[in-house]
Amino acid sequence: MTKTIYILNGPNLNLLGKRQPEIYGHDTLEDVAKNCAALGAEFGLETDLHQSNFEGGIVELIHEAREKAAGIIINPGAYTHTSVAILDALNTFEGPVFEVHISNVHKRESFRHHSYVSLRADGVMAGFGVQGYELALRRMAVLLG
Ligand code: CA2
Repeated sequence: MTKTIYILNGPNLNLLGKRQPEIYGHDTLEDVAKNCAALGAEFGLETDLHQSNFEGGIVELIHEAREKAAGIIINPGAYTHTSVAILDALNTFEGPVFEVHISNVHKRESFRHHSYVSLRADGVMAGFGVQGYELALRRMAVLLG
């Protein structure tokens, strides 16, 4: 059976490619979904990208992933730095979890240097632009292959 990877995105990432291109680039979340779907197909993986502006929405998507996904790639947006609820939800997921940040959070304000999600993530990509999602997906293919 084809394995599915959930690609989850937190608050404001629906604006990707539409605001602050100097930080987040010109690609939209739809571009990310298309690029990941094409790359996933090369590895026999299905990808399912979601975005929510709500903390509880992301928690519910992680619960859904428990039933439907073999792995999670997550950019929790600002909730990265604040959400114990998202960490707790990820701790209930059994497959690989990769954390992605489009910008290099370590080069930015100090409040972005701490991530609750990193306490669960099997790997972290930061500062590779939207390509970080594809790099995480490549690693997912190695782990699940
Ligand atoms: O670099 C990342 O991917 C972040 O997760 C993005 C979050 C930020 O709070 C994290 O510290 C780092 C912000 C997401 C906002 O996304 C936008 C995208 C385009 C235009 C405006 C906001």
